[in-house]
Amino acid sequence: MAILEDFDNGKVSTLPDGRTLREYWIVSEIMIVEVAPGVFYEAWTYNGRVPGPTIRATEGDMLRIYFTNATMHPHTMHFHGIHPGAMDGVFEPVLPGASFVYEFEAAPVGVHPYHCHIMPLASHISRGLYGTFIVDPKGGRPQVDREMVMVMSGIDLDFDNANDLYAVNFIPFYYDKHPIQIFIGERLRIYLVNMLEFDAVNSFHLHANFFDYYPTGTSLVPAEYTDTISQVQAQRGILEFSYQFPGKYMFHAHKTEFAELGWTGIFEVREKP
Ligand SMILES: [Cu+2]
Repeated sequence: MAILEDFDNGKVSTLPDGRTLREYWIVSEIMIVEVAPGVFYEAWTYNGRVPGPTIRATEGDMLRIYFTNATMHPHTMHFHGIHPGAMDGVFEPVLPGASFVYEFEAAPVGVHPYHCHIMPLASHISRGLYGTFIVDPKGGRPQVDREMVMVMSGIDLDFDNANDLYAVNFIPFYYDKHPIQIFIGERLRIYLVNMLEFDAVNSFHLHANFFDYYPTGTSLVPAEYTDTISQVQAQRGILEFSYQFPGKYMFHAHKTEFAELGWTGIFEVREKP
């Protein structure tokens, strides 16, 4: 639940040229996660969580990410965005026990994924090495009441390159068993990222409501007003909506198999006290 609204703005300081510098410390580490009652999975994580920290900055900020690999396999951090090739996290494997500093400017505005880029890529990603990178426009996006991050993914329990479970924010059925509590009229903004491995397409459907959709979040003008969107791996976007009526409302992949295997959640909407 904490991952939903946890944004890491980094350690903020000002560079001699007046620009903002944001520094982040990320460690890749192994973590055993109970993904279903009694079912334990060895996840590969950034900072002991899947998805990794939601790294947030404003367009034009300088980012410095101190990455240390505390696992037994080489890893990297490959950010989507615009930056020099040497900072792309592809050709410089960070060996077990080693460190690397990624330094680049936050661009472009939007919501982007980051993930490990070591081969075999499918296993490094599906094990849990991915997260969200938000670049806010200067001056920010229009004010909303709450912002949330949802990263869609799967879990391949038996390592046969097929998913056995599906989820948002890694734990199947979590928001179904623990509905997200919101109020009538509250404007929500969801940063939605698809990091699903092994299946070609994922989707998000909101019940009894419609949302404004901003693909990749690069524009402040919504591209669509809908209740269902699809994303291939690494596709992402921003959803904005509010509920008019009290009640329990499902959100889930509009792919029955994914929903039945864990990718489903509930918004519980109440009158504001
Ligand atoms: Cu890796």
